[in-house]
Amino acid sequence: MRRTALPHMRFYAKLTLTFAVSLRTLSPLLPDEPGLAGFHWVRYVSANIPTNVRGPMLHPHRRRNPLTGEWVLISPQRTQRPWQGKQEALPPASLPHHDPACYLCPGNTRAGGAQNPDYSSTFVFTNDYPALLPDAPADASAEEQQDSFLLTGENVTGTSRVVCFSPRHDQTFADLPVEGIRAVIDTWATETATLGERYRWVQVFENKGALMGCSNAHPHGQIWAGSFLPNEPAKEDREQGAYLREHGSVLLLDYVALEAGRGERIVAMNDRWAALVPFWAVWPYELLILPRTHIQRMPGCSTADRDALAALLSVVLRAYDRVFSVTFPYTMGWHGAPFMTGATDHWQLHAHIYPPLLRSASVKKFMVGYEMLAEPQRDLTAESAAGVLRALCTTTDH
Ligand code: H2U
Ligand code: ZN
Repeated sequence: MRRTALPHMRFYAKLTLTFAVSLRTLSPLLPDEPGLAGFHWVRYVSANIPTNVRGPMLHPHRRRNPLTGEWVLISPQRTQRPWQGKQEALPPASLPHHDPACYLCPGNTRAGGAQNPDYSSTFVFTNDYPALLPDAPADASAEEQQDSFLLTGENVTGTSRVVCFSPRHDQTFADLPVEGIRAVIDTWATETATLGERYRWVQVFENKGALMGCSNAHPHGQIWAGSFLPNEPAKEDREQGAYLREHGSVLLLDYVALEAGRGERIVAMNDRWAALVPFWAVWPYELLILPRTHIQRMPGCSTADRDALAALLSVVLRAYDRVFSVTFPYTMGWHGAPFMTGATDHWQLHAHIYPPLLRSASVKKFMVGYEMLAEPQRDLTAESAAGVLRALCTTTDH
């Protein structure tokens, strides 16, 4: 951040002050937030603004994601721009408890011909159309690899599992009672431990909603396990490792302590877990779910950790559904230490939740243009999004 401190900052401060005053009178999405203490050049700008105008940064800036080393461009001054985005049809409001045509409901036959048991809690099966296969031919592409550095490939093995969260076709993960969410956490942990005996990376995730490409309303997630470390966890492995070497502490443990102290990006918290909009969030209402003690992987969560996590997830996922009065689409997934590798002390278990909705039940954020070609960009600040979600965690109306 220091490198961005410009000599003409005073000019920007005056400019943003004028803009801030007009924007604040217009926008319900910019709550009265504390300034971003600790964010170097912002403090400098704030010092030039009268004390009655405290607020988030209202000028373009970048923030760095310490987990990946990547940057995001923030343009808070655009929150009020006119929008003529696509209006999409909403999903149907009511679903049956059991759908005879659903391939995930208890007792039904799946596309591949297998029959689901009459399950009463969670149910896991190997995907009938898996992206990864346990017995890929060894070295099939070795010949192609020899010729050129420009044509590098590698063979991989793995498996894909489908996790039905509950027998009820009509209840989303957020709708489940806390005990239902707790049962899913146990299933995630068991599957992770089992698959970790054979595969290096176990990716637990849920794609929720048609907007995210989910093909079935029945509450379910997936687990893909593979012999390789994929791109995203590879970045996190590198950055968390470098942080431990440089600071002698765990990156995400330091981060959760910092955010718990500040409060401005915290959405919900209990004594074991925090849900927060990360400083470097890309998606409008992105969340990071963090344990407040050092836990490397889901199976390492104690009974009390799992209870507390279920309670926290229930609160924040229900808050999501209140943002636009619609069942909130998202991709949620867990990152924990890789298996079958060297020391993993630098790893801290965490979940990312990436929801696409931006300004209504049907208007989503697109990652296109500048974002595909240069870097991600957002308008709404992480602090504003956290304020909105925090307020919705304490209301009870649905
Ligand atoms: P999504 O709706 O999130 O795509 O997940 C559904 C998964 O279920 C999908 O990966 C699998 C699809 O391959 N599936 C089966 O394994 N068996 C079936 O009978 C249908 C769908
Ligand atoms: Zn179903």
